[in-house]
Amino acid sequence: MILKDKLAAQIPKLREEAKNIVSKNGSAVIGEVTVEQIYGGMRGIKGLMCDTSEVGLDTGLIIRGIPILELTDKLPEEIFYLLLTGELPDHEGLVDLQNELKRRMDVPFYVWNVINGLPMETHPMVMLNTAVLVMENESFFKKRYEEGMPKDHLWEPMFWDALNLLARIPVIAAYIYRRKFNKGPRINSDFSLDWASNYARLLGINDPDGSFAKLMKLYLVLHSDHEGGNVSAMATQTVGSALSDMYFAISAGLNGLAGPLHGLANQECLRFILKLRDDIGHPPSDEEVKNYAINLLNNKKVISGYGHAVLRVTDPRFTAFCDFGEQVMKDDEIFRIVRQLYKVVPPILTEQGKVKDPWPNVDAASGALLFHYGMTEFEYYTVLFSVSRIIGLAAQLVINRAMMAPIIRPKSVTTKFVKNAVTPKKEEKKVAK
Ligand code: CMX
Repeated sequence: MILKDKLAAQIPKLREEAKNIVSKNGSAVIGEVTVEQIYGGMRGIKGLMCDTSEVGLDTGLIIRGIPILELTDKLPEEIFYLLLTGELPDHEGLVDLQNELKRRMDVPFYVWNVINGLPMETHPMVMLNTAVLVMENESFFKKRYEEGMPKDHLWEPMFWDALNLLARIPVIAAYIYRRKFNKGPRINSDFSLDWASNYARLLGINDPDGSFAKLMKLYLVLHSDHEGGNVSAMATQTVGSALSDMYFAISAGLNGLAGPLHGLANQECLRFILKLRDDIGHPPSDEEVKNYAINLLNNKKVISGYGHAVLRVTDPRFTAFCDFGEQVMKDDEIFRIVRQLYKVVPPILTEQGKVKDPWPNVDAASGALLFHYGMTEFEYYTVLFSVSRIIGLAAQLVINRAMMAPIIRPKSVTTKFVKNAVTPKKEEKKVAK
């Protein structure tokens, strides 16, 4: 397979490069850790390797050196290829990857039984993650590891696990949508379609002009990766570093994505916009939106879709979604509120003074676009996010296995340790007595 061969050709050089960097500069210091960072979620500590993408404070997401806004016309499969190899595929490479994915789309029958056995009120993220976890039995990595495959080859079964999971995840995710929200029976795949368009078809959303399929392509590209330090990526890579297989590791990441400060924020964000509309009771003026936001902050609530742990500018993914909205649904009532919030919220958050990033993140616009197409079940939005993010999580896992990355094991400290570290003299005196 073209992608796998390309990767196989790159790996020896990458290993050599990493080995040289460490042997020549192993003890070089590239950062420091402050007490504030220990108490503050390790924010900004440089301690993880991730070459698939980077997130600059003032640039947003850059995938393998290419800003995300330059990749909005690409297919998610192309992004997977790019994340893994650092290059976009040519036509042949893309078709080869798409054919591999199509060959692997059959979902094991027991997955349907497991999903059907869950209570209807189960959150769609639990359905998705349960489906991912039960497929662990399918893992090539697990089998090869148990057979004693040498460490330097373990990336290969990891790669095949990634392809299987990527091929099946839209089929499973679409079924969850249809079952959970009573949309009718499962729809069969159309093998002539690309990965995202097929997912759009399987969801069964009415799409006479094909623009929902376009939105799906954009959505699945924009959410695909966000470097290595976010909750889902770090959880995935930490679990993967214990040589847990792809299914265990991705499942861990999806649990993190289900948190309201991370992936679940997209459902919260649309809920917030709908509540704003209902509370105000008519198409709001800018002034009304502003007062509503101020009132929320006065009541110690967060404004969903605003702020970011790393970014300090408008998230370019928000910009990409807004551009799409401007073209396709300029006069949509909910999209209009998204634009109004963008006008009024950043100055309010800036004035309040405590938020480090007053700008919108990706979640501030995505839900409004989905809502426009009748996908009003916002509980499902994090599943969409997951389908996309699995692209990046899987690519990172394959690369980390290829690089024979060691088990992740940072050091924790006690309160006593911190107190001693910040008051060494006092402590020394005590010891001297
Ligand atoms: N509205 C109100 N207050 C906010 C805020 C917002 N949108 N964003 C941050 N703050 C507050 C924080 O709660 C914190 O308050 P306290 O000091 O009282 O605890 C203070 O501002 C400082 O926070 P920060 O350093 O600017 O932000 P963090 O790095 O701690 O958190 C994030 C980042 C995203 C969790 C936070 O901005 C937030 O809760 N935003 C709303 C939820 C959201 O949109 N999440 C989606 C993130 C995208 C993703 O990861 O998928």
